[in-house]
Amino acid sequence: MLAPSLLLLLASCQNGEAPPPAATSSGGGGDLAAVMAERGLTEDDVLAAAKTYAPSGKLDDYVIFASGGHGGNIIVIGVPSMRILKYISVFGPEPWQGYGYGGLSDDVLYTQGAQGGKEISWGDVHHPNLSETAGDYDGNFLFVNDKANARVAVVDLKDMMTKQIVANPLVMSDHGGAFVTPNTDYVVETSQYAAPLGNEYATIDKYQTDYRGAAVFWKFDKTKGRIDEAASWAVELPPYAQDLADAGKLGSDGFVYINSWDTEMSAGSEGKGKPFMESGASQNDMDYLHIIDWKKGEALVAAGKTKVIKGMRVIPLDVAAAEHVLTFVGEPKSPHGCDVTPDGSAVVVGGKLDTHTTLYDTAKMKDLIAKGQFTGKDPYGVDILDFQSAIRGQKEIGLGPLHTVYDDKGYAYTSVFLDSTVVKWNYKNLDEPTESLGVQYNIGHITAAEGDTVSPDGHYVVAMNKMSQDRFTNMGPLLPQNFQLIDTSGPTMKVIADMPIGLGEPHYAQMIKADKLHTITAYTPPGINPYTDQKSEFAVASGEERIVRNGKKVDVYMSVIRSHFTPDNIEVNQGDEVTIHLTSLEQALDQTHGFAVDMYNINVSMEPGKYEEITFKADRAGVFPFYCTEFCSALHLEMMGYLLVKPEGA
Ligand code: RUQ
Ligand code: CUA
Repeated sequence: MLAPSLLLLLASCQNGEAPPPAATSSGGGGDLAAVMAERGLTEDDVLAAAKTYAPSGKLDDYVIFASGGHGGNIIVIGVPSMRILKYISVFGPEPWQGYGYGGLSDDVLYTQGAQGGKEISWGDVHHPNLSETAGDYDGNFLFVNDKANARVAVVDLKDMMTKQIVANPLVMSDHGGAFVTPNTDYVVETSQYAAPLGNEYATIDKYQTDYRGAAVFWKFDKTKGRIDEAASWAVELPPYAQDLADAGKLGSDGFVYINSWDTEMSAGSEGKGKPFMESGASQNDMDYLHIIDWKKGEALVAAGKTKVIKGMRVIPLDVAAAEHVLTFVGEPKSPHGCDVTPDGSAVVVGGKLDTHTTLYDTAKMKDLIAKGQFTGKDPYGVDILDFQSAIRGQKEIGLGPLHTVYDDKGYAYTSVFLDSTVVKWNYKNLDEPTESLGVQYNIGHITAAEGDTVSPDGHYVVAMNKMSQDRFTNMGPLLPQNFQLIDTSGPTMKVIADMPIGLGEPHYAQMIKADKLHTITAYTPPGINPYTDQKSEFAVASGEERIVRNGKKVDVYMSVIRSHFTPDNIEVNQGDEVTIHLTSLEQALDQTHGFAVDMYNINVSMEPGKYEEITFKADRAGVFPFYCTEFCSALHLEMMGYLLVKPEGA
């Protein structure tokens, strides 16, 4: 028999709607009480299940875009069900999406994504950021950085495809990125490990004179939906190991804030018995929060006060310092997170080796800079604000506070790595006691519903835990991460779901209301090239399919529709250069096909209406079946054809 309190609980979680019928049997065998007893579930467990369970066909309220870490991709997750909805491949090839296997995506991944002329097929995705209009997610684009190879990618949310990768010509690694300014005028990418700008060479003993960091302001063209590299610019920074960054909003719009953690300018042991970076960079009590006035920077760039490095306009460090495009304020020991509050009035910085978060007052800092009130200069001539005059206060949080997100009621939620807790605190009233919730285990990043906007939604926070230890069936020594969904709607926080992430090491994530996404179901009319958003001049309608030979160049104009390719026999000579232009004639929802050529490492996905283009040299002679890789119909197996490559001299 079901306990009356449980019935009440189940009824109360219906949000005021009528309670479900009193029947306790699901018809699938066993009643609720028996199942609870058999599986050892408490009433709390059942309540958590009721809050997160999605019966077949029930859609989620929110969507998370989580970084896939060194998996190089994005993981899309529904909330509250915590179901994986999709992977979006970004910096590495991925066969299901046909990304990086001979089609048009090769240009994005291997050509645009080439760094210093080197093709790179992986990335370390850290911080996805959704595009914003007036400081609110608009559901149009997603930007992610690659810490390993200093790149930024643009993902179009209408088809959830990576459309552009820009390679940073100045620095070798980034971390503070990709953060957008409140109207997505810029996508900001800031360096992590210092090196000579533009991939020059300098010995390690020239660290202080020749090594530098940089903040790159990638100009985003909202009409084209692409970064405009020629209109982008950068600010040269000292070699202080810049870290996380965030853009100001509302009253602090026009500023970008960046942490740093190596003002000691430790460059490691240098083979000379000096301390390793980990202790060398932890000597000073204070590092510097970098305050960048990007509107002023934009004006300096327009006035030509830049030097050009590898094609990018850079505001030199001395100019940035003199013009107060760059100003510093001290920040306690090894800072990490850097998160502007929804009202834009403060920046919260966590210290990895501190027990506090520090709230910097954005208005005070602006005022001090305007009045020219500084306490000193760093060795590069950058003015420094007085720490006490710049802050609103500090809050005792616990051991190792990292990142902070916000809700709609004035609360901040800080991830505390060493303590393995999420700490809730009132950023408007620092005297209010904190609430701490244990998470499993070692939380890194944290995300909240619409948490980076000017109007967070509250209700949900997700703890992105680095260690999962005893939470899941053992999968060998490489364990999954653990995302935990936290219900923040009640008087106390509660973990209501665990989700293993067995792919990469997710860093940051953002959570958007699902109804803000405007995804398409097909490319209309058929023949749209998703990289230009235009109908391709090479697209075909039914009846226009053909094979055109021009010397050793062969163009195949092929249509794709359930359940055949037209033409389905392609005869070429060994050594020919072959281009296959594919047009999906489908418009129906979910009617995706694939096109794979055996032994040629060719594989593309043909969503309804999509145009694809594959160019390759037919260097291997033989008979190669090609076929559809998506189980699209009852006659899917029959959806195939032959590529016949006639041997040279035959
Ligand atoms: S950083 S925890 Cu990029 Cu905090 Cu991952
Ligand atoms: Cu088309 Cu399977």
